[in-house]
Amino acid sequence: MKPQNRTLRALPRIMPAFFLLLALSCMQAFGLGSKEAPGQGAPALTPQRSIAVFIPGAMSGSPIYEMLAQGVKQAVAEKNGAQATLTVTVIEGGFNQAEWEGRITALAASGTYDLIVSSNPSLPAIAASVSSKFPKQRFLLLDGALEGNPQIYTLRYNQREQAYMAGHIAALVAGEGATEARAAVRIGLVAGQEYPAMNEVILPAYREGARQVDPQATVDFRVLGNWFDAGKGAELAADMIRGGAKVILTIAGSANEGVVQAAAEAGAKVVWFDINGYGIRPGTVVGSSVVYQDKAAYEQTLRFLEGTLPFGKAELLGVAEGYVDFIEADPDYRASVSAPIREKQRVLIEQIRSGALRLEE
Ligand code: RBF
Repeated sequence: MKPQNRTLRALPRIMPAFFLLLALSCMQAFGLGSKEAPGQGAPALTPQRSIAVFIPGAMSGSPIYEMLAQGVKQAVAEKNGAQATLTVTVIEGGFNQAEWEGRITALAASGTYDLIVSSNPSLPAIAASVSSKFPKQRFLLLDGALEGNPQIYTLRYNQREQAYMAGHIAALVAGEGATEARAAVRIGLVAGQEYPAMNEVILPAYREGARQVDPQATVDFRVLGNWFDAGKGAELAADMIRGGAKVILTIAGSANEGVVQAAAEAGAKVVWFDINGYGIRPGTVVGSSVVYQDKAAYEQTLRFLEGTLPFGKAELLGVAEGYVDFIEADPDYRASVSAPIREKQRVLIEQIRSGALRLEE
């Protein structure tokens, strides 16, 4: 008898087993299998806990997301110690924002994750929608705000402070060495896309910081339309520089590479956002206005694991609390920015730190 025939004849016998297996794996996929079944005679195992980190975009080129994953992993590693009862799964959601809610719904529907962690201002609304369908699913969201949903905790940064410090250094550097017949300072801002935090906080505060240096300062604001196209980033930056912008703040994910490249070629300067960027292009990057998202992700994940994360709350942290900062202690900053300008920037940072200058959101 040929092998296929033997298999065919055996089919009626193996079919029930096959369907049983299929049903079991479906139950597991949809979270119907009991992961933890206390009090049902099961041996008292340490409950396996699991965290999903949902990256709304891609990790590479977006340090705000790299810091997120790193902070969560660090907290879990620390809690785990020798035994690995906690697991972290990082999922990249990709750049199609229309797919994010479906992806997060699937994570919640799996029933696998005690906590879904993510970051950006569009996530709270998505999580709120998913939370109403999955009342046990909990969320830790950074860089966004939503108050009063008992399944969601949010933490955002004072981006008025962050962008104000960026505008201040940009205008100082742009205005340096200007001739007597002083033209108004012109600086630029490239954004991946428009969103409320950009239009209502970051852009106005960047302009406000620049106008503390020169009340006539103007900002050339350009929008890329995505968070990855470095070629288009370079094109926009080159055009801004031709239009007179001397320093550009770039908030465009992996497209930042194009902006810094175009600036270096044209002898213009760049201000970095979210992480210390001096080393990315020494001599071209003249400022770094940062958020300590790795620290925030680490601390809030620990709070969750210890059962003290206050779901329902929306927290705001800034310079005074140590989550927003401007990096001065870097040899590339000292090498590329003159001492008098660094002194003026130092005074500003000190004023914000001490509360003498209050930049409330
Ligand atoms: N910032 C990034 O660096 N990379 C991204 O891929 C990215 N995607 C975003 C998508 C949306 C829908 C929104 C509203 C913001 C996004 N941001 C991204 C901006 C991010 O939230 C933050 O404002 C900046 O990182 C500045 O801190």
